[in-house]
Amino acid sequence: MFNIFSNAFDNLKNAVSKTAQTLVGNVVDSIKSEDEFSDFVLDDMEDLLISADLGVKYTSELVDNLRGQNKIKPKDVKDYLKKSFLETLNNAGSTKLNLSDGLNIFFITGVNGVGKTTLIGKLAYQFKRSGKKVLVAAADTFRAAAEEQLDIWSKRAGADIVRKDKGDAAAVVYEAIDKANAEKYDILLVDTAGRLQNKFNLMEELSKIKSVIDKKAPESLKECILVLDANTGQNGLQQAKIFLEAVNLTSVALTKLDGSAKGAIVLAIAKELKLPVKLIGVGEKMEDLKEFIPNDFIEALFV
Ligand SMILES: Nc1nc2c(ncn2[C@@H]2O[C@H](COP(=O)(O)OP(=O)(O)OP(=O)(O)O)[C@@H](O)[C@H]2O)c(=O)[nH]1
Ligand SMILES: [Mg+2]
Repeated sequence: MFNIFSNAFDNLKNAVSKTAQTLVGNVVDSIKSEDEFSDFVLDDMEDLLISADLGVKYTSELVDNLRGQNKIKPKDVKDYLKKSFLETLNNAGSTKLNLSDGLNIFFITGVNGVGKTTLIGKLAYQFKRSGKKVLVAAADTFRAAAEEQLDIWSKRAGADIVRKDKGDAAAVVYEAIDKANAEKYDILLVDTAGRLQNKFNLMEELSKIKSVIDKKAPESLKECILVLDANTGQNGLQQAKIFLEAVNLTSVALTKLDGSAKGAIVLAIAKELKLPVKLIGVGEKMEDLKEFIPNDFIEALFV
């Protein structure tokens, strides 16, 4: 097993501070001095949780549990939320990246601009730092300059790249798998396009690339990661549903958590899709990637 992400989690608290305020602070502040969970108090709580992007379904469940019971009081709301949130994250599956000896392929998907290429650069850097042989495949052959951008990231990280200017995305991946196997790479990170002419074309291309991997190296495909921008909030949930239909996602990487007030989407994804968030992006620099650890995330939210 690889031991990446040995860097400490110092700025996690900073990264989630806005989410902590909208999701926890506002709720606690508005109801802590109430005596009972009256309908009025519960309505207030419901509005606040929905506006924090927790989602209607999850919010209703949390609020309905408090209706007509007399064990939990409004002053206990912080503990109640903390316990429920942690349980939700733990129920969504392991948040550890799936890695083993031999070649590990990570297939990176997501709509345009969410941070796929940046994530690959950051991952390549972390894996290189832990002494692994890393190859990246430039399978975003749609956007002009996409391959160049990945090239810059891979050089910075010290990884190798397979690119074919304006070639076919599936062919790039085909060649990358051959190279990875022949030259005994530990890690192959596949970058993909976020936008094609339309949603149908994008999903078609992703399933085509996926089927190349499934045919050539099925046992090496360790993670199918959906990259979501934390700022898109509930919209991210809709995106996840579309990608889930096209490829078998194994996990989510949530980027741009730094400064976002909508980090509650982590919980909505865990609850509704049972898909674990495994990575979080907390800035634009190469080091700004963290492994998602539910306990740390919850502790940072509930300081
Ligand atoms: N603040 C912040 N910015 C980020 C993070 N991750 C990515 N970005 C920025 O988001 C922008 C888009 O990133 P890309 O990696 O190019 O996104 P992409 O998904 O590859 O985009 P397409 O290739 O167009 O589909 C860049 O300006 C990145 O610097 C993050 O964790 N935090
Ligand atoms: Mg890109």
